[in-house]
Amino acid sequence: MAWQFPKMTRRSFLKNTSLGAVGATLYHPNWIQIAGPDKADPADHFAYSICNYCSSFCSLRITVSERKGKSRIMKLGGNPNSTLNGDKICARGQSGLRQVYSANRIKTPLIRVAGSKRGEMQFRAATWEEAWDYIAQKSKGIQPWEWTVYGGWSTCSFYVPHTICFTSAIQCPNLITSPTQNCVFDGHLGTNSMIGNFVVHGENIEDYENSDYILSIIGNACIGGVSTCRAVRFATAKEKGVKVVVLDPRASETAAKADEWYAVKPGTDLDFTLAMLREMMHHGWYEEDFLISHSNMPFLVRKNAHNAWELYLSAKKEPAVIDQHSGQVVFLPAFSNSNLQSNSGAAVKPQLRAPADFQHQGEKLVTVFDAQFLELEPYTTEWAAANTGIAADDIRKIAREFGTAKSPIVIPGWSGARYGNIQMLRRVQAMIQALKGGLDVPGGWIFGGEYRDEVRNMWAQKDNPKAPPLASLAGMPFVYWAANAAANPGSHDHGYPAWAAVHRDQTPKDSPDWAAFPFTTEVGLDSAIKGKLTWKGKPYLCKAILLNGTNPLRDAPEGFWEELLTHPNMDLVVVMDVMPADTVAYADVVLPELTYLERDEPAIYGNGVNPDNMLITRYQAVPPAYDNVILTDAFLKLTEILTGSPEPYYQSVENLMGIPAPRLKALTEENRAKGIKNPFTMALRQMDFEAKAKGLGITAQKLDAVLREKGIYPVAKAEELIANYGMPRKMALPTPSGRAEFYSNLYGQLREQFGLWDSPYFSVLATHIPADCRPGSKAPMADDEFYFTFGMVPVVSHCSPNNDFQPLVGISKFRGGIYTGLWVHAQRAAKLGLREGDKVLVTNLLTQQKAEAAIHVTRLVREDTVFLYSGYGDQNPALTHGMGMGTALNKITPNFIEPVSGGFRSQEFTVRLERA
Ligand SMILES: Nc1nc2c(c(=O)[nH]1)N[C@H]1C(S)=C(S)[C@@H](COP(=O)(O)OP(=O)(O)OC[C@H]3O[C@@H](n4cnc5c(=O)[nH]c(N)nc54)[C@H](O)[C@@H]3O)O[C@H]1N2
Ligand SMILES: Nc1nc2c(c(=O)[nH]1)N[C@H]1C(S)=C(S)[C@@H](COP(=O)(O)OP(=O)(O)OC[C@H]3O[C@@H](n4cnc5c(=O)[nH]c(N)nc54)[C@H](O)[C@@H]3O)O[C@H]1N2
Ligand code: SF4
Ligand SMILES: [Mo]
Repeated sequence: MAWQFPKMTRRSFLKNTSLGAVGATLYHPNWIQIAGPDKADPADHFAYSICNYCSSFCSLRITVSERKGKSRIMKLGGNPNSTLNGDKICARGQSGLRQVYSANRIKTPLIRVAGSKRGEMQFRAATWEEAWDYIAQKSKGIQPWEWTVYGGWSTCSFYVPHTICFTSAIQCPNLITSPTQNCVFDGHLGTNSMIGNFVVHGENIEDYENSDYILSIIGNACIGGVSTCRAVRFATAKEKGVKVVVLDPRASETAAKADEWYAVKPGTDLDFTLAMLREMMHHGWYEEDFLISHSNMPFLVRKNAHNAWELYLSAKKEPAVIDQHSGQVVFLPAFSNSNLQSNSGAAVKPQLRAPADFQHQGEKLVTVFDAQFLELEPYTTEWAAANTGIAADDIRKIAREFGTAKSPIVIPGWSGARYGNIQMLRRVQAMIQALKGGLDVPGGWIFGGEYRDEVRNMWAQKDNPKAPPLASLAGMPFVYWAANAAANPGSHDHGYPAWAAVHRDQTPKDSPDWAAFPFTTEVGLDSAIKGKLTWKGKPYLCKAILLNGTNPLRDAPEGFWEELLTHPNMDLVVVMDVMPADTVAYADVVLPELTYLERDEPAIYGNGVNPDNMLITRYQAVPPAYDNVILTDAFLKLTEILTGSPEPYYQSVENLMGIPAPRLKALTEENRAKGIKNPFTMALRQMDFEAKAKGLGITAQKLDAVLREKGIYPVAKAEELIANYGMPRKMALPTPSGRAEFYSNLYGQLREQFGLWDSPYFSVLATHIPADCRPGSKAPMADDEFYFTFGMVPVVSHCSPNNDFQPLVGISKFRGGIYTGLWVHAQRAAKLGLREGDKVLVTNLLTQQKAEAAIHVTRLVREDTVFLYSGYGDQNPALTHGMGMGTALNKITPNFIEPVSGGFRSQEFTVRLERA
């Protein structure tokens, strides 16, 4: 018999379970610990830095003790001078000093012992000369296009420009980054299509403090998961009485702090949001002025020869609207933040909806608003209720409350990579937010200070063809530039484009490993390694790889990377890391980087998602414990090894980042002569200090003095930035049209390029895409079959070796099955005769992948769903504390991708549980 999951309000939820107490302790103003003393001891001092444990980039104040001539880090805390996270940081952030002092840390370069196999973790300690020489010998004969460079999330956040400069210097067209396929890019391409962001992690933040209604859908990390810089804002909002509604199949940390928790059926959140969008449009719960003035909702569309909606454009590709005053069709500038002026400069007030049967020059036209409303016709609240398990009345209530709130926020969501429909889900969420005009206003989504500056700079340099791309592009225009550079055979002297583009063009579009926009993903890597690709009639192989700060052995579906890294065609595997992550075991040569607490960064950065514009950098807190390298110096050295000279790297840095090469070289040489370690990084740093100081009208010494004393250099407050440069009210968004794009030009362009007129994945408007966890089956689920879900555990980042740090191991063990077990509902567990801690074999019913797990019996998860925290299961024995704790998520997750950007569908299946 089909069962119905009872909807639970917080009240009935608290009545039925013991979570009341949990909720209360979790939501206490002090649940994030205040770290560090107010004043350093006389013999101690503070150093300032940026946390390196998650993409929240919290500002750090580090207490360093100086005793008997030795410096030691005593405590990591938040920087009270920073308006990002203030004096608060989370448990992971606090455990960071273990990276410096861990006995398991990689202390010297390592070279794989002759005769051993990759994966066996058989290394000998080597000197730097030996390590570089090893790479020089092994890379002989490997062509530039046969290299692939892979950067992890921190590379993606801080070192994108340098990573691109390096690949350009060695003429390698192939770059992978972990967050794209595994995380944000997948889901957020949907958000990006609306507002033009490239949400790595720093572009927008929700202004919880000024919001009266917060809706969270497939997300936990922003609040409970935890992102401290967002959680502190959320805590203030709670104190002010905000209403919080959470959709999650299990009671997450965020649900524990919510007013209402809806245990939605996994994979059906899109259905919920489509019904919500329909309700809001139907009842007029939107900001009409905003939609008319700053979105493409009033643009005219028609059905084209493929029976698909298409913008009605002038010969100059200008969009058309109906002017309210004249009732006539008027063309607007193709690119602008406003619709209130025609292409000839006349005042216009567009109509949001076209009159019935409107025709222009014999063509039937409607507005984007009309077309979207028509498309939403089938997605009623009753339809959504049947799919999601959330009652139609509740869906209507949430739509009404959200639609009529003053400053509602739907949390945009963070990682994607769960279902093929998550991109559309995130897109519809952005539409719901924009419908209320909640973009870049207090109480809505606000752009980060640094990102806003980058967009401003991009618009200022728009007509300058000589502007260095990495110093003048932001948001999606940067993505288009990088994707085009990779796919263009003309980008490099050798004429090879990226293997990702070759794979796409040599693979049938209906193949399960085809993606239209494989931007920095691994889609196609196995074809390249296994010799399945050709270019100009010759095999196109990948023979060497450099992995930096990433752990794909655990962070991507198991098996894929093991096979590729041990493939006979793979001649050289270089890994840069600080800890012996599982991936390190597969290296030929390991290059240890200095930890973030021991290094001065090559640049000054913006302060993450802080809506205020503040500058920040890392200062070395203690002298390096070992003679290790910093990424940028490693790139310079590798360029020298692979091209015979460091020159191409200097040139790339000049051409792409605009940093003058002659001075950079001279400073590097000066530093080297003085015996300064990482001389190139320090030269970059000095030049960045000079450039930033010049921009601020102060000296580099002054900038350094302020940063040393306060850890932060305030540039401008959010209010002032929003008032002058709010997007799109004052300044164009980085979308193709400059407006908020309800009709997506991004998907429209991909749809046309690949002729995918019928695919809902490429729809220009919001539409339904079912998550298909049980393809072809309509049979009821068996007693031992469940949907599978996962999430970030508050004490571990991804599946990174920080789960080896003793304080975090201690918390994980203390929490027991809650953290390291597989959550199974009590009734279902009883039916299967399972008890807390029992070992089960979990089988993915679509791929037959198997993993063992200990079960955690709970009522805080849907009856038809199991849940696993995703940060455990490391297998490298060199991680003596964390190894083997919990279950590795990636043993279960399949290598299924969606066809737009190749994002993983890591929950689109069901599992069977049986006693192990
Ligand atoms: N199993 C599992 N898979 C996941 C996730 C998960 O939670 N669990 N999360 C997904 C998401 S959202 C993302 S963004 C990706 C992230 O995937 P990755 O980018 O691979 O992130 P991590 O697992 O944190 O691995 C980072 C590696 O960098 C190393 N490292 C830390 N500091 C430094 C440093 O200063 N220098 C260098 N060179 N290395 C350093 C760490 O020791 C670690 O081995 O994973 C995705 N996949
Ligand atoms: N502690 C910690 N914090 C982190 C990270 C970390 O590794 N550890 N990594 C950082 C990074 S890079 C990222 S990308 C973010 C990720 O941050 P989020 O995207 O917020 O991811 P999770 O924290 O995994 O939260 C996902 C939530 O969605 C729920 N869920 C699963 N399936 C469904 C479904 O079908 N429908 C609904 N409605 N809910 C579902 C899960 O139960 C879980 O509570 O976290 C960042 N912060
Ligand atoms: S939320 Fe925690 S781990 Fe993430 S940056 Fe902040 S302190 Fe570091
Ligand atoms: Mo992520």
